[in-house]
Amino acid sequence: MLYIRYINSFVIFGHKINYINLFKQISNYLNYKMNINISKKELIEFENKIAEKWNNAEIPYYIHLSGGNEEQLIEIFRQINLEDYKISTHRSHYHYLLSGGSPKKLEKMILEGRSMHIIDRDLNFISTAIVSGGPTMATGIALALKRKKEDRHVFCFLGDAAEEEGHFYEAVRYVDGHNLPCTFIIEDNDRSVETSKIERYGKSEMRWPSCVKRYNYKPTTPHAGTGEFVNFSGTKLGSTM
Ligand SMILES: Cc1ncc(C[n+]2csc(CCOP(=O)(O)OP(=O)(O)O)c2C)c(N)n1
Ligand SMILES: [Mg+2]
Repeated sequence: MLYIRYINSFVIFGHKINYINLFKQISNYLNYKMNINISKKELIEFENKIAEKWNNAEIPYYIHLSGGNEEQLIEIFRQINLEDYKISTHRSHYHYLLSGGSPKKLEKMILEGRSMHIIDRDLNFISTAIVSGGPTMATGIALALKRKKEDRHVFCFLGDAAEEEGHFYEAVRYVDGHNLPCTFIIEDNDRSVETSKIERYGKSEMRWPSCVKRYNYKPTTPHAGTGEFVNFSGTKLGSTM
């Protein structure tokens, strides 16, 4: 039964629905549907556009471009839904776009200096620039989802440098031991800033439990920036599109 009792909400089968929230959810879903099928070409074009803006001194903030892992990520994101949590890193642009994020919104955030801190609650998308900061957040969220008996999953991305942090070990052990709905995805580009794995820890390899997946890729962009020397003096901070 549907009846209208409040100015800003209605009740259907005993559930009170707020008009504004309902409208927001529909518009989020439509936005998500519009952006979710982004192609490899569009991903590359997006990062090229950001690189051009960086080279033109239009982004006086740190940026970490993605490149070389388009196909692997497109495949991984096929298993991820709007309701799932996506925990990203300092290299978040592709993750955001593949989560159904709007390229326009992302560009605006990058121009505002938020490249390393892309957060969008409508998409359940969080990123952190603290290397291996994501796994601990992911674990907490997964614990809450399990306690609430919610049928949602947490997908946490991290680099091969984050893999060697103690936080990651603790998070993995907790998720594995308590069977939490969380998958960690190591994006192994054999690079911690510019240092390879063999230089960092010799031949050592960790054998993680099944909640940890890994894909390897050859990055097509430098660790940060574009590799160009850019003179940012005189650039206005906080500039937007
Ligand atoms: C706790 C912490 N230590 C150091 C840094 C500096 N830092 C930023 S990115 C980075 C390397 C990250 O490498 P990886 O996790 O493999 O991701 P990639 O950049 O290769 O995608 C480091 C050491 C940081 N942001 N946070
Ligand atoms: Mg790396």
